[in-house]
Amino acid sequence: MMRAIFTVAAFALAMPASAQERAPALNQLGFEPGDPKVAIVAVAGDPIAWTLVDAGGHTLARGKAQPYGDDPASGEPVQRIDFSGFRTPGTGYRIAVNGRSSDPFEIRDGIYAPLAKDALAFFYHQRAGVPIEARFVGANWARPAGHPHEIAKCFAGADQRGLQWPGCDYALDVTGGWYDAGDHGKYVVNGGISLWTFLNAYERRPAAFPDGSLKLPEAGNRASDLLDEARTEMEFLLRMQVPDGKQLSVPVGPSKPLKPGQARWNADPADFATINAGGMAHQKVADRHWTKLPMPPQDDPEERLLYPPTTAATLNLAATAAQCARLWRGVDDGFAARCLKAAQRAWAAARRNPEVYATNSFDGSGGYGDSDVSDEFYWAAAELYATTGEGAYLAAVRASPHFTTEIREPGWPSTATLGTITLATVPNGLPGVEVKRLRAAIVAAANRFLADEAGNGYRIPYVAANYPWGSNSSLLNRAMLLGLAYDFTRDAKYRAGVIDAIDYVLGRNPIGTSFVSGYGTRAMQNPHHRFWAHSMDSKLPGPPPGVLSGGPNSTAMSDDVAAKMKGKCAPQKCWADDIRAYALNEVAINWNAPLFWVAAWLDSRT
Ligand code: 9MR
Ligand code: 9MR
Repeated sequence: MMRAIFTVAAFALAMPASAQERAPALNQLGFEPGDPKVAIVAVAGDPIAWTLVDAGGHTLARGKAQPYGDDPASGEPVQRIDFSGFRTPGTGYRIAVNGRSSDPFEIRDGIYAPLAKDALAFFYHQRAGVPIEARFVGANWARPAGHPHEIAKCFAGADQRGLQWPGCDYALDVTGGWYDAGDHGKYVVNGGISLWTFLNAYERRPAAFPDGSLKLPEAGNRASDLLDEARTEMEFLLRMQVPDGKQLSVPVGPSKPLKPGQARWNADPADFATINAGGMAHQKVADRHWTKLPMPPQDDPEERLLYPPTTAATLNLAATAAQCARLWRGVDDGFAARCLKAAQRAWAAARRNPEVYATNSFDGSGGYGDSDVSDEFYWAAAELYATTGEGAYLAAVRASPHFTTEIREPGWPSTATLGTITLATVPNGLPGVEVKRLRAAIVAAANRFLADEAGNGYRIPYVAANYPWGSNSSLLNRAMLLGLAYDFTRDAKYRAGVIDAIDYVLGRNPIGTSFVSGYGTRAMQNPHHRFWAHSMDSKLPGPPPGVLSGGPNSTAMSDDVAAKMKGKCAPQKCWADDIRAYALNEVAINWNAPLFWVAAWLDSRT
């Protein structure tokens, strides 16, 4: 067989010692033939020679790497190996440098299709209230329903700060939805961005996951499987809405001025006042106390409680229910109408109670506290406007500073970009020039992300002096914006940026590990998860394929494993594949959602 050698270069004579230590890191899944292909090797000095070898050890291509120099993100000098010119489909390829071979990889079209499906299947695994059935997930991952009849009352009494909560005179049936992460909390704030990401993927390509394409109990209902999974969460969010006419006593207004040394997230809340809470959404339903690991959801011994409504949760409901109202129209008109009513009620309730913030003061669940909800107001107004075309929502959009400010990657506390994406992509009443301006703002953000690739050795579209909790999701949310920039411009450089992001997540990183379970020779295995806790109890399974670790975190190294690494790791190396490491290696719905979005985007070459 003829084999083309597309680059010929002399081998370097010198062999720096560090090159002996680590093999080149690359996307352990592989590449589509036409995509850029890059490996990174941690080695100082002059350009180092590399070869591309096949499974039989034959050299198919060779070249010299490009030295990047010292890389602050990984804490090492690195060189970049570009073998994009090699396009021949095949399996078992490796990149070798000084006798050290990378993990094997594949080159073929459609390489991201299984990842998109598995990243989506994660959400079925996370379903609360229903059994996870062996016929869909296999016996290994099947489990009985967790919290199957979740009729929850409001938290009452003293919280961890000593604040006294009066509670409420009702209970809500909040069965269902997705567990947030490795814990069993169900949070409206984080549910919102996760659900939005799903529905946005559907809105971009409604035919991509037709009925029967996934293994779901809803197969055969003739609705998109993506919509079916999304509906699980939408129905739950609707259940979290406070009945009309309910008066509740909650802290109202901005938090008190910070005391010396007090962190912003820990600020003392405002004084309690009584509000008309009808139409608001409770922040979360969760355990009264943290449960230990492992803890399959059906064994959870804790009392489940509703935690006080917040403006942020209410606007998450308004935004996603507005999406629901336009996307289920024609699929299930009754459901669409129910969503629209809920969205309008939530919007009105948030306007009435614009400053009700989470207090981050309860045991047993995460805070998801956010003291700036101007972005949530903008997001909800944008979704409601796209759905209804009504002037009041347009006025709120126009009045918001988020309509014109620079775009950044979204996250659960910063949701403005979600509204802008909707206004820039969903047909709506905005004048064409304004839609163009919003698209240009997304492209400008994508350009900044591409410029960031020069600022780190592994060439990812992300630069930060410190990596935040869930950094992999920050990167993937940037990749989503790069994908949209490609959609708007068809410029290949944006697809290349998306590839740079997914390559990092799937192994092109200084740890040489794929952060997605089941994807790669050395993939994450021990997430912080109460059911996928094999390393603590051999009778329990590890993670199913397609689950994303939060990733390196050099800012809030609060768990025992992270605490020991603190101050000793470069940002990209502050990570461990350890079930105890909840600040580094938890999984979460708002992290798997952009993994899904990006994998589905990569699989939709148009
Ligand atoms: O297991 C919890 C994880 O899901 C959360 O993300 C994390 C941060 O809120 O907290 C974890 O729970 C720990 C708690 O915060 C402190 N005590 C030990 C808990 C279990 O590891
Ligand atoms: O993703 C959240 C991150 O931005 C916060 O810094 C962190 C600490 O408050 O909490 C993360 O969210 C966790 C949530 O509070 C509880 N479920 C697991 C989430 C992921 O770790």
